[in-house]
Formats: sequence, structure tokens, C-alpha cells
Amino acid sequence: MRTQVVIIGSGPSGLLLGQLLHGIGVETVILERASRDHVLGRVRAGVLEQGTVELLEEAGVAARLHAEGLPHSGISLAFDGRLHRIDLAALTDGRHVTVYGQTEVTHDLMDKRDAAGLTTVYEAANVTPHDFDSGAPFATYDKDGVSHRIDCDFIAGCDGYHGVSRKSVPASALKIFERQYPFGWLGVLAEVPPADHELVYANHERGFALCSMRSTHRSRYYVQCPEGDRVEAWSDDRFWDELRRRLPEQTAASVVTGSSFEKSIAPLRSFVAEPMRFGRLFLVGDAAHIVPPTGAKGLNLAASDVRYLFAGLRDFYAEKSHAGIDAYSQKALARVWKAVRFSWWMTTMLHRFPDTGEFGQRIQEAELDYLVHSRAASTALAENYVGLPY
Ligand code: FAS
Ligand code: PHB
Repeated sequence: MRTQVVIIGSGPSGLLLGQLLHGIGVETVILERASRDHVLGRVRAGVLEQGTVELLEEAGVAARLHAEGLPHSGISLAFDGRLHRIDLAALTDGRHVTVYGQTEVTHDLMDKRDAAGLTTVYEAANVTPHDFDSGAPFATYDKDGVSHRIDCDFIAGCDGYHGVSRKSVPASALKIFERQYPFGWLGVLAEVPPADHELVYANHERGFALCSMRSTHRSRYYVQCPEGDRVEAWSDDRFWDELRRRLPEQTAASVVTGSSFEKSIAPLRSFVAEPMRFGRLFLVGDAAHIVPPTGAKGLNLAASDVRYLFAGLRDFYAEKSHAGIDAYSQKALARVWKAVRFSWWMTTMLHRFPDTGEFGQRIQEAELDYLVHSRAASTALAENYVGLPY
């Protein structure tokens, strides 16, 4: 079998790249190790930068997003028993974010790909990229006990942090940067109306909390929890009590509790693998970088990687130009590191670390107080949160 671009991974980055390439007549095959339902069952990101929305519009998959997504022009920071709103739109000439779950983005992209009759091999086992340092790369995989080979021009490693693509690169060719945070996020989904009409990021002596949502009737909440904590240790009652203890009284009083239908703990880390290109293999999205979700950047960074790689592949196929693919790693990493910094900064400002102590808590509160009363500081937060220019 032969195609132009083999995409490993049917998450948002693989699907979005496949859809954009299809739009310019470039053939792709996606190889995904999980089932379609398993991919759709993952609950992850919830906030889309304006640039990501524009990319989904370009891919022709933004209709439901515009019908059901919630445009947000501000967020609130909660500390010292009060809410402090950051007016994102006023500080960034009208830019905003859209609340629309990653699950929905993935669903829309999968439906669009299926409608176009494009090939995605789900439950593909032992996917392996080969000869990507030559001009004739190929991928192999096993399906239903049969081994397959697909020859191609390029391989896009869109297979996430635990994928095979980055692991197929010789360790000597990779520079890894990593910081593990000494806590995780316990997240729940519940069919209850959100506590506030916008997101609330709370700094509290007991730990960080986040009030988010998926719609006006479905809420997404998080509380910081100890590293190694277990979901089984958290009943719904315990979660709701802890969440409300970390919020200002007025916000806590607005929390509508109910039974959670999803509850999980995610570890927090900052991770970057450099470079993001190895001959005919490109690392995209979580395959190359991970950020703590405090800045709502993970999914949006995957989208910006896709934008840069798509532009490079479009120039290659349209004009036989290598300039775009040669510049991919350096351009993508320049934006990745700014998002890694912002996510690290939001995380250190809002979370309780083992060594924070009373002095550290006062420093965090002083930074937050300065932030919400300084137009310059609020603008810096706002322009990073809505998404820096590509
Ligand atoms: P994904 O990991 O989404 O997709 C990779 C795909 O490749 C998967 O379908 C996987 O099954 C497949 N794959 C893996 N190995 C393979 C192999 N060997 N062969 C074939 N296929 C393979 N971001 C935010 O912005 N906000 C959040 O709140 C947020 N919360 C998160 C919570 C969790 C628990 C996690 C893990 C991530 C979270 N993220 C969040 C980040 C997340 O949204 C990612 O940035 C986003 O999924 C990146 O998309 P992809 O790069 O497509 O990677
Ligand atoms: C979410 O709704 O899942 C979400 C929103 C904002 C974040 C992280 C997660 O910073």
C-alpha cells in the first residue's frame, strides 16, 4: 500500500492534520492503536484559543463548535476570599476563547474524515515508523493477525506522550527538557450547571481549584491533589466539600453538586523534546511536548504544530519547496516554549507546593494582587491565555 503522508495517532492533532491535507488533495492514512470509541471516551481539554477555532474553520469542522461552543471574553482568579475578573477581550483587542470539549473536536474531525471516505485504521497494533532518515520512509502495523506495510513520503508522529514516534528516534538525537510537578489534578464531570458563567482559577492554602464547564448544563471541576493520590479515595461528597472549601464563599454557594459521571487524576508535567523533525518524521502535539493544563495550552499547542506542519507540507506538494518542512521544528518550538513558560508560570502562581509555606503563600497572593491591579500584568496574562500569534 502507498500514500503520501502516514499519520500515527487519531487524536486531535492527527485528525486535524489529515483533514487539512485532504483539503489540498494530499492523501493520508491514519494508524491508531486504540478503538474509535476509546479515543472518543477520553475526557481532556476544554478551552480553544481563537487561532485553534480558525484552524478548525479552515478544516471545515467548526459548524457544531459555533452552534454549541461557549465564547468566553474573560476568566476569574479567586484568592483572598474574592473573585477578580480578567477581561481577556478588553485587554487583547477583542480576542476571546471558546469553551468546547476536546472530545467534541475529536468527534467532529472523525465524522468529517469518515464522510470523506478517508482511511483510518483503528486498533492497529505494533505501529512502527521505518527509514524516516531516507527519502523512502514507510510504516508497518499489525491488524487482525496480518502484518501491513505502507510506503509514503512523510510520517507525522501525532501519537501523544506515550506514542511510538518519539521513541523511534535514537536517544542521542533528542534533547529532553522535563519538570514533574509534585501534585496532580483530580477532575470530575457532572451534569450540573456551572458555578460561574466563566472559568474560575482559585489559589487557596488548601490547594488549587478550577471551575470549568462543557456547556451551560455540564460542569468540569478540578482540585489539586497529592502526587500518587487515588481516585478511589475521592467520593463525590469529599470532592464537592473540598472544592467549595477552596472557593470564595459566593462562588462556593453557587456550586450545584451532583453525581459525577467521570472522575480521573492527571499527573502534571512540563516536557519538551527537541528537535521535532527527523528527516521524513515529524513529531506533533503531545508526542513532542506536554504542559500542565493550568494554562489550557495542551490541545492548542497541538493545533499550532499542525498549522506549521500543514503549511510546510502544502508548500512541498504544491511547489516542491522544502523551506516549510525545514523550518517546522524551529517555528513550532518557538511557540511551544512560550506556552510552556506560561503554563509553568500559571501553575507556580496558583498551586500549593510542598515548600510554599506561609511566606510562599504571601508571595503568591502578592503576585496575584499585583496581577489583577496592573493593566500591564493583566495584559500579559490575557494575551498568552487567548493565544499568542502564530
Ligand atoms: P493525543 O494523546 O490526544 O492523541 C494521540 C493518539 O495517538 C491517541 O489516540 C493514542 O491512542 C494514539 N497512539 C498512541 N500511541 C500509539 C501507537 N504506538 N500507535 C498508534 N497510535 C498511537 N489540554 C488542555 O488544553 N486542557 C486540559 O485540561 C487538558 N487535560 C488533559 C488531561 C489528561 C489526562 C491528558 C493526558 C491530557 C490533557 N490535556 C489538556 C492535553 C491534551 O488535551 C493534549 O494536549 C491533546 O490530547 C494533544 O493531542 P494529540 O497531540 O493529538 O495527542
Ligand atoms: C477544562 O475545561 O477541562 C479546562 C479548562 C481550562 C484549563 C484546564 C482544563 O486551564
